[in-house]
Amino acid sequence: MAEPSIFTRILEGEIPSDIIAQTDNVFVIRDIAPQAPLHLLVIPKTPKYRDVVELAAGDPALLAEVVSVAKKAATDHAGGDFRLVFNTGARAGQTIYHVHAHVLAGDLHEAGLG
Ligand code: DGP
Repeated sequence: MAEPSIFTRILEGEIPSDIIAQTDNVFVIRDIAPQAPLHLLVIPKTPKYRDVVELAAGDPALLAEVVSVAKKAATDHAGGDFRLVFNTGARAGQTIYHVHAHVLAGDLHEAGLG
């Protein structure tokens, strides 16, 4: 069997990381290497989908939930505007093959990201 992903290990409490929000199906943590004033990861609890293409094909309702939780987290922790990024494949920078959305928020123009 495949090793559990870093995100599964965080969810199970094996690797410390504050879970700042969750639903039955997804959880939210702060990225360890923030690229924006607010940089969160919204992660389905299931490790079944390696990337957003698999998630969209396999469980569109779960993808919709990821987007809705991203909006709520950006509203709760920044002004509500946000950029949603799914790195998909190694050459696009994906390093963890347990689908996750990067939520980048705060003043992205001021941070030089606009
Ligand atoms: P990606 O490159 O799209 O696969 O994004 C993986 C992200 O996960 C990357 O931005 C850094 C973050 N990350 C890796 N390990 C940990 C960890 O142990 N804790 C937290 N909070 N984030 C992590």
